[in-house]
Amino acid sequence: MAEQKTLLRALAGETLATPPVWMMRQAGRYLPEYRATRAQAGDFLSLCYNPELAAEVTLQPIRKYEFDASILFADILLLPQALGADVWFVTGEGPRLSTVTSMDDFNQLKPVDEIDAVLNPIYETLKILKSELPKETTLIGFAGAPWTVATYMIAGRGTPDQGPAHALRQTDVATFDALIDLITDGTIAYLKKQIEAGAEVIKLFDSWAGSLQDVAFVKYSLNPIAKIIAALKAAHPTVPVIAFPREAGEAYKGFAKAVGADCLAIDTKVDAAWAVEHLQKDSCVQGNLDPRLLVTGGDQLVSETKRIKEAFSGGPHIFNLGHGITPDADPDNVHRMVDAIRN
Ligand code: 1CP
Repeated sequence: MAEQKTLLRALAGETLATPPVWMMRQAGRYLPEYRATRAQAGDFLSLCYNPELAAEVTLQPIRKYEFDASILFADILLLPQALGADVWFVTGEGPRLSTVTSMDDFNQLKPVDEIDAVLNPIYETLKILKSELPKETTLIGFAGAPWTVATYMIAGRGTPDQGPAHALRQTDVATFDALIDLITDGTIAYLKKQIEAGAEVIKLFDSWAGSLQDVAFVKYSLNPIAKIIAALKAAHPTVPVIAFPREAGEAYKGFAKAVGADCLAIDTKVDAAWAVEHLQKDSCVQGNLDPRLLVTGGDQLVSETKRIKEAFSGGPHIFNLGHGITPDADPDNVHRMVDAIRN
């Protein structure tokens, strides 16, 4: 029965003696087998759109570490591409996109009912994974939250302070709000299809939520996420959702309830004792090991892993990092982390 899967048990609110574990970016450049498959695909986007190879890199960390969950191999920038933006990756630098900075640019984008022409291979990847994953492993689908996706569509790249997106929301609210609404509706359609293709849990990444404050945080991080979750729950009431408003700080408080999420993922800056007191009473909590410890390893990796496991042991918890594992991490350190959790 699906309910026997450890990740689904934690998401349903159960306190487990050994928390389920997986890692953000668990399929990634720190793994030699990932680098080999990526070279075979040619480049990053070709890998994302090749269902056989995308399923292969999704499975690699599951075979190696027996994680409790696997996350679809894709990227949050595939939805902008499906909505008509040009997207490409510059090696060693990161993503580049055509920009949306006016109503004219916005009007060039495609309607939501056309996104599947681009995204169909992603649903194929999920179907392959559904049949190939071990029966105890939960399959997670995902998307970027609208604010975070908008920051890339407006700036055309990653930015340290999301300056261009803040400028647009202050100077051209009509264009900015239209873009947020389009991404929100596109995300709902995309995630419904992911669930129909086999995703058992959905995660929403609001990686840049921390640069929004007060009214703007509510309007552009919390409200769109709440709208997406409400639409998903209306269609698929039993599929749990994990929300990750990264670096939201005090605004993490009450967030899970306000958006209707089953689990709140927390970054490395959140104090564990504070999170137990203010967040774990409302929902399952996921996080918050510093990914740098998987580079440095040693006793500190083991003691920090045990400290986090212990801190959250009184309630529902999914062990994970506070952000993605980095390319310079040592794959053996991941074994050390998993052993420290399970033994
Ligand atoms: O060179 C490579 O092989 C590409 C590195 C890479 C990988 C492995 C990118 C480029 N994306 C991914 C996969 C990815 N991205 C996953 C797959 C599943 C897994 O976790 O194993 C997921 C969930 C994401 C999500 C994602 N992409 C986020 C949200 C999470 C986060 O890291 O904050 C963001 C912001 C992106 C955009 C993106 N894609 C890739 C990069 C380097 C970036 C960040 C760009 C920037 O801000 O400069």
